[in-house]
Amino acid sequence: YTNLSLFIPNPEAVRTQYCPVRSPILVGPLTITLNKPPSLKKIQMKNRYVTSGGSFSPRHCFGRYRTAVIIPHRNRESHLRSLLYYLHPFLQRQQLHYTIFVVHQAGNATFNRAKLLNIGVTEALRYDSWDCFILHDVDLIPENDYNLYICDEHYPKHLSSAMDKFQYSLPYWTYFGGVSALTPDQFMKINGFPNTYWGWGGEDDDIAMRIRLSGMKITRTPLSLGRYKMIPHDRDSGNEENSHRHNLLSKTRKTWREDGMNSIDFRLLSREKAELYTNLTVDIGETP
Ligand code: UDH
Repeated sequence: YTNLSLFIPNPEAVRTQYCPVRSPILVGPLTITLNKPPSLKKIQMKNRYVTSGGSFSPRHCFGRYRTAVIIPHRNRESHLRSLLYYLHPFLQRQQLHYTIFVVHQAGNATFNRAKLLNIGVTEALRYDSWDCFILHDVDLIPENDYNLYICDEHYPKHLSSAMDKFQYSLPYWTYFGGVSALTPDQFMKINGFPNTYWGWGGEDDDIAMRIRLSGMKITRTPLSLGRYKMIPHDRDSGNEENSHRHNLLSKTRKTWREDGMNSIDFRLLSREKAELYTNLTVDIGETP
C-alpha cells in the first residue's frame, strides 16, 4: 500500500469539548477585494472542511452555536461567488456550526426578498434545529470577523450597521436592511417577515415595525464592527421600486399578525445540496 491514510481508522479530528465562548482564531478587520469573483472550484479548494450543502462543524470542538445563513437570490451568481468566498472562512473562524441556504426565486415575476427569507426559515427548520437565522443580502461582504453571526438572546439584531454605501453609518435610526440575525423565537414572535412587498423597498421598515409592535427592540452590532462592503450594482430588472410601499407601511400595525409565516404559500421546485450551499428554488407566485 502506498496510501497510508488507509490505515488511519478515523481521520476526523477527535472532539471532546465545546468550543470556547469566544473563538480564539478571529482576526478582526478583513481586506476585501472585489475585482474578479472567484470560481466555485477555487472556493471549494479553500474550504475543504465544508460539506455538501454548505455545512460546517468545527473539527476540534463542538460548535456552541447553530447558525443558518439564508440568502435571497435571483440572477446574482457572481455576487454569490464573492460572498461565499469570504463568508465560509469568516464563519469557520467564528467556530460556528452552520449551513448556508440560498433561496432562489424562479421565473421573472417581480422579486420578493422578504417572502424568500420566510421560505428560507421554513425550509431550514426542516433540515435541523437552529439557534440563529442570519438573513443575508447577497451583495454585502462583512469586513470584520468580530461581527459575530450569532443571535442576541433578547432582541433581533441588525448586523450591517455600517455599510460603505452609507458612509459606514446608519442611514436612519430604525434601518433594518441588509443583514440581520433573529432567533427562531424572535422570528416567530414577529410572525416572520411580510409576504406582500413585491419589488424594491419597504419590507425592511415593515420588519423594524413588527419588532416594535411585538414589544421588542432592535439591537445592533456596533458601527466599528458592523462594517460591510456592498458589491456595486445597478437596480435589477424585476426588482423595480415598489410604489405601494408607503401605503403598505401605513397598514403594518393592522396586517402584521395575518401577513407572515402564518400565511405563506409557495411551491418548492427543487432542493439541492450544492458543494458550497443548499439551493432551494421556489415558485412564490406574483404580485396579486
Ligand atoms: N436580489 C437578488 N436578485 C434580484 C434582486 C434582489 O438576488 O434581482 C437580492 C439580493 O440578495 C440583494 C437583495 O435582494 O442583495 C436586495 O436587493 P438589492 O441589492 O437590489 O437592494 P439594494 O437596496 O440596491 O442593495 C438597490 C439598487 C440600487 C441601485 C443603485 C444604482 N447605483
